[in-house]
Amino acid sequence: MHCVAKMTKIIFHVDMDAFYASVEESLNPDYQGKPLIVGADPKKGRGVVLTANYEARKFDLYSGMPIARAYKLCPDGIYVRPNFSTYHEFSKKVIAILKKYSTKLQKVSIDEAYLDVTDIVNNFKDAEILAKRIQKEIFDELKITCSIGIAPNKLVAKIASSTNKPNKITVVTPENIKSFLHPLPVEKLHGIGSKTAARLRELGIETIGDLANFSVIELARYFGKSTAYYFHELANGIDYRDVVSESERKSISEEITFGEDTDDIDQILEEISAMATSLFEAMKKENMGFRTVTIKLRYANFETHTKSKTVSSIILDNNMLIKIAKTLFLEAYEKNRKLRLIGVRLSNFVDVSIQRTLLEFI
Ligand code: TTP
Ligand code: MG
Repeated sequence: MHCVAKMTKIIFHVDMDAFYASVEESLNPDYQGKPLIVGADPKKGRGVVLTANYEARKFDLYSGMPIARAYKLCPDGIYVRPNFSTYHEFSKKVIAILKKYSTKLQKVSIDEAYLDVTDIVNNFKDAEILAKRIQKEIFDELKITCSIGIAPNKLVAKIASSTNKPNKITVVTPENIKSFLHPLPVEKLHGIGSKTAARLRELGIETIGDLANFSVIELARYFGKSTAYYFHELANGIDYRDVVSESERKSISEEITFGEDTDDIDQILEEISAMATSLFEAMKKENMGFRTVTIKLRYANFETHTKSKTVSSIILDNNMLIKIAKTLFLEAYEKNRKLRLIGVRLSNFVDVSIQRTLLEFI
């Protein structure tokens, strides 16, 4: 028999719709159908919108908008403070559902993951049927919706999920990559932010199609050779990155942006503890140990610091991890300064499946 390796991958990008708000709606059905904003207290006036449900987005609200402005645009909305640990719980349940379909899963943030389903389905039509099934299972179990982008690579899958929301599936087959990407604004490409987009606009480049058709040699005169080639690849929807599961990764991390900048040490330490626990459980599931813990702090003025500790033997105990993370934080934190973001990262992985098995036998 003649075997031909499958050349085309089929990748899902699953992204929850208005995630924090959807979780709140799921737990409080009274909120459904009304504009809902998760973020800072509008009565206090400081802080930002973390997310707004799709009802609230009709009033032009978006993540990162100052809460005071949101309140002016949508005074009759329901405004709730974030419950990060609940969002982590939901996130874990979503990942558990996705893992049933493919272990080639890469969690990218609290509400999004890539899934490589190349070995599970035969073609893009079957992939769409699978995506519908996943959406249904998530909704039946958790009463929240997600959007799924299906494409031959991560780059296009992620753009696909974001162009069609909420509760949608967008399929981009290899033949359709160009017609799908070319009309979109260049900002849709990962790595092209508003500053780069402004520079590209000066060259008459507005859409991904404009970028794809622009001379690379000319582009190199403005951005340097390697960036020019990179942009060109992106614009043509080329991306060779694999979906990398937690056990294959070099580090895992979680971070949260507070709805309102805070210097409340108890609250911060509680969040650190919740993130550490969630990361520890993820590592345990993969039978992985780690030796390095890093804490990340971002102050209100965006100044960002990290502090790490590497221990000589693998950390196999969650309490030890929490203690290290909290100590690192207290060492790094300048008292009374308001924090915008806090994060925990684990790295220096060690496969402990053998050790664990041995421990169970002793
Ligand atoms: P996103 O997936 O970017 O947004 P979303 O899920 O709320 O809405 P969409 O339907 O467009 O995907 O982010 C996931 C969660 O992360 C979001 O619910 C709240 C949080 N978040 C912040 O805390 N700050 C931010 O600036 C953004 C963008 C998100
Ligand atoms: Mg989302």
